[in-house]
Amino acid sequence: MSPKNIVVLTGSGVSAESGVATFRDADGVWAKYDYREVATPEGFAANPALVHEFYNNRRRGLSGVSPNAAHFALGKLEAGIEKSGGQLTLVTQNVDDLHERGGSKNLLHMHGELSKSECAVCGDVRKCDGDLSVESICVACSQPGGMRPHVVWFGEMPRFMDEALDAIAAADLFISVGTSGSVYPAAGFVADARSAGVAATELNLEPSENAHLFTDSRYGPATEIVPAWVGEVLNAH
Ligand code: BJW
Repeated sequence: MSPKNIVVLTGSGVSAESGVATFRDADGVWAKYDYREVATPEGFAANPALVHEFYNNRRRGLSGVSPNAAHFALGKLEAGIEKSGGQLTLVTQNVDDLHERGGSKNLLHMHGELSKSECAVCGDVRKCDGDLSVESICVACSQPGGMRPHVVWFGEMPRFMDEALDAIAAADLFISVGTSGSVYPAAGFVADARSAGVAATELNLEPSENAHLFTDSRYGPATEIVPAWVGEVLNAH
């Protein structure tokens, strides 16, 4: 059967071969930084300058990286599925913009976006290509001191949960690409899919923590296994 309604969940492994660091691999972000200091509201309250520096550096890094074959393949799959009357929803945990640049359009950034700022005072969210600091002033409410990166830290509510869960419940295939399956609620999506009777495929470098929940799996670098899998799906349409 060729799937008509697909939900793809991606994690940092899909961007690894573009030069964006993963989190929990040996050379990952959490090997260099303590997540409690840079990725929690408490860490931001304790040392906002450190957190701004962490995200400013990563935001600056976006201009030096490009989408890889896996991002482009997922963009091509979305266009192909739509052409044949189906729908693909891409839910990403990544805060980079490589899926957009790879052609994906129906995209939910559940952990936010590096290239946006958020005002903790008035809630304004807008494009942000430069650095943020404790001195930054909100363009919308003119208040200083409330500007933060538009990312979801531990203990905060991920975005677009209703849209993601509705899409999973209505899907005929759930795909997980390049994520360790260790951060919830995203790590629970495969169980949500299986409970709704949706088939689930894992595409990853190595088995994730919840690999046993998938009905099918392929292991290898995303730039190889994602285009190969996309080619098979599009050929079946
Ligand atoms: C390749 C590859 C290649 C490498 N090709 N693959 C106890 C139990 C359950 C839950 C909790 C708990 N205690 C606390 C919680 C909740 C907490 C949580 O899950 N904690 C766990 C650590 C236990 N979650 C939260 O707080 C979340 N909010 C929340 O739960 O709100 C309540 C709620 C509940 C239910 C419904 C709704 C709401 C918020 C989580 C926010 C996560 N934020 C971060 C950082 C911010 C953004 C940023 O700075 O970038 O998001 S953490 C970090 O982890 C980042 C990532 O998006 C996320 C996932 O990581 P990812 O992408 O999977 O990376 P890695 O490194 O783990 O894995 C990489 C994978 O790629 C590996 O498998 C490699 O093999 C593979 N790979 N190279 C293919 N070339």
